[in-house]
Amino acid sequence: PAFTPRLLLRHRLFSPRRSITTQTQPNHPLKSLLKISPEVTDALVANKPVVALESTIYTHGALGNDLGLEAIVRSHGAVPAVCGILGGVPTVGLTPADVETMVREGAKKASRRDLAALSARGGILGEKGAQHAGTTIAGTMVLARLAGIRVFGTGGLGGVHRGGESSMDVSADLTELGRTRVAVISSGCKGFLDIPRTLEFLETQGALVSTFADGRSDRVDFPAFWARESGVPSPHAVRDEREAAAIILAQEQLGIESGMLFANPIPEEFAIPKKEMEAVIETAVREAEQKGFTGSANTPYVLGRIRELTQGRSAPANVALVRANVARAAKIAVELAKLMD
Ligand code: PSU
Ligand code: MN
Repeated sequence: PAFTPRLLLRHRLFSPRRSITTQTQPNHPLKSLLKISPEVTDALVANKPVVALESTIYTHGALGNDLGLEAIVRSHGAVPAVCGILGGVPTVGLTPADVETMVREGAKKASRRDLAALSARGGILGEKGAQHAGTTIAGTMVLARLAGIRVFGTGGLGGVHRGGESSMDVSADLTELGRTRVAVISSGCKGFLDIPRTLEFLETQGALVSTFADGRSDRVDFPAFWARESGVPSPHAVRDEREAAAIILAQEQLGIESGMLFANPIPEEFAIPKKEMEAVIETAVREAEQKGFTGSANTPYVLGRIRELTQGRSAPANVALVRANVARAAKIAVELAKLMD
């Protein structure tokens, strides 16, 4: 049965219990374009905790694809939902075999602007052999929201690039946080970005930014990926996963459509001091510029180069922080399901 707009509105504003069918209209064509795995569908319908995961981290992240993220989500009692475009079909709930196929056969990088163009041949026209694409944080947020998933764990957010005030290279992750109500758990953003301007931009976008402070609630830095400190204070501090879940619920009940960024500082034992990374970052960013890696090719190039230049020292830290973020995301999703019960 179709919801009347009035009923839908009432339901959305006042009922924390919201089923998947109320997130997208029941007979909306997008529902058939987006493929949601049976496991994820069942979890959503039953209001069980679900955590969205991105696929650009596999296709363009230079970390390999055996990060064990799905197992981490499951070990905390939530259901993982890897998002991406498989053979031209936007999919929520990719299997490890799907991801392997994407990596082996080659995949594009899909942000918001790319989703429809990459979904038409496979998803609408039903052509075989359409391209695969890893979805970035922005692209994954769009698919997660469409599916009705509220929590998304990942590594590092895109941001305002150095010199972004003249190149205008500002990641679409930031505008997505301004318009799509999904909670993203990341370790802040990479030191090769301009962190003060990234936070300014997020403020303008109306995106909520809060950093896990573990007991401290006075002043906490917005973290800089490999480093726990950036020198820039976080607009808010969050105590624990239960409070994060309460914030997500408050945002929803206030009808604010913007996204939320929960920054989770890298575990202490893996952190690499800022000045150790600085020289490597300078080199990678300069080379990218000299070799003409601009636009969407910039981040993958810089990531790969940093990994080479640190001779693998940065990669274990990167893997550790992604895992810690995904564990946090799963705990938040579990707390959220409890609050909504
Ligand atoms: N930061 C990382 N690893 C990544 C990315 C960022 O540490 O894999 C990926 C994410 O998918 C992010 C994207 O959404 O890069 C940002 O790309 P761009 O700067 O082109 O928006
Ligand atoms: Mn960019």
